[in-house]
Amino acid sequence: MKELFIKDILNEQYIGKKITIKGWIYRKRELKENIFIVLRDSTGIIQCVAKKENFSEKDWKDLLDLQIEGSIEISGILRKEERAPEGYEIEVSNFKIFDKGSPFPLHGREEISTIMKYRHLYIRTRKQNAIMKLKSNLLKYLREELEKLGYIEVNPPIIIPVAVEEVQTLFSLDYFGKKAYLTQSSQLYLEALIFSLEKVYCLAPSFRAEKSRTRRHLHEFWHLEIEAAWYKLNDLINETEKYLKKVLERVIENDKKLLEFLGRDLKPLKNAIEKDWQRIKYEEAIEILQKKGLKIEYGNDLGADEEKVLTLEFEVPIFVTHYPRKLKAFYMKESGNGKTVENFDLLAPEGYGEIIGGSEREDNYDILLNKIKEWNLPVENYKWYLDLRKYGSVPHSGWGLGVERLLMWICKLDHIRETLPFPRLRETEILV
Ligand code: NSS
Repeated sequence: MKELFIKDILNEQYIGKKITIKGWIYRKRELKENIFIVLRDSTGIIQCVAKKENFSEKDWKDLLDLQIEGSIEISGILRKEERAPEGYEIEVSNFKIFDKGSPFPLHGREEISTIMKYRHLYIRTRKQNAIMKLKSNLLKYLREELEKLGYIEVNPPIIIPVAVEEVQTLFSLDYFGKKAYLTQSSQLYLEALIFSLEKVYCLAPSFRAEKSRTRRHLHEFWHLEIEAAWYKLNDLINETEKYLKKVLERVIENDKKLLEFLGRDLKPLKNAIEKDWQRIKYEEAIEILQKKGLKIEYGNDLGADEEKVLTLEFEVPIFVTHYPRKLKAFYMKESGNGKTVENFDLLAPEGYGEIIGGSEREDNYDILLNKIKEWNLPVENYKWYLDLRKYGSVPHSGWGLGVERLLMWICKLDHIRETLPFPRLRETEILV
């Protein structure tokens, strides 16, 4: 194991002391009688200098042979060195090589096809390291803030018999001779669970065989979903705004350094914490888009392009509510004399667009049954779901948040593939 990490030694306390640190070669250059090594570990980087006069010929050759990403334990005295990347340097007195490594295939300017091929190595980059740390923290805040609101974590199944969202995006599999699917959403199960626990959430992978190849679609993503008994649409929207503001506040408080490392301008995140979020009806969204010159009519869905235009109109996240019923899933509660549904999509600013889809659910047995038929879904498979409207039905609402979508905006990333170590995307075979 290892006792000291690089972040621990970058302080006055260790200056002049002999320390031992394990890690990988991040950079290496030879200068006359010195070898400069920048060592990296999970927590940071530190410069190390080895002077030829202190080593035997064999040891010196071993150091010269070390490749980028070779693994090593280095011991030496720590001192301040302004010219070093973090302001500190270790003067190497001994070392132990674990693996001298092989010529590393990634240098930092590769085409995306090469990066995807070497994904298992690419995740060692400092950018990926920062994103993965941020994601780990973000997941913690998302969970903890839900717990504070009284939500209970539950674990619905991943192998399921029916569609929740569009039938066309189901991944099917053979379940002992019967057709089953990978879940698109745990919503229907969460709905069943509110009758016992009232407020529930789950964090699980969801799967979508989307046809579209965009910078924001994955085939496998982490889905945070909540469901709450007695909540009407407005209760849900009000709570969601407060909840996500709290989550963003914690990101800014605790992860500022990681965001700065990624070059993220904090202003848009601060705006989202401090200002009221925008709430507009789908109908108004269409009017705004038409005024902007887009060819769109009432009844058309809002795609990535339309969402982008809308988000650039406002500095804060936008709740777009009350979509036409036909554009949305069968389970949403109708309003406006059956013209619209009680739903919202939450759009992240700066062109990012949808990060949450949520709604009040249809709680009336007959209306729901008719909608399942109208949507051409096999009624017998939804019998258990319909049962929930027979034994003490209550108003209830919930949403699903795409964790990678949220992280993508928080870090202002160009492509969603950066938010997962091993993204599942259509354009790349599953190599890793
Ligand atoms: O299809 S959603 O809009 N809504 C549902 O699945 C509901 N059944 C959730 C619920 O109410 N419990 O997906 C929810 C969110 C959406 O806003 C995105 O942020 C994310 O899930 N999502 C995706 N992220 C990445 N890649 C893909 N393909 C994807 N599809 C949805």
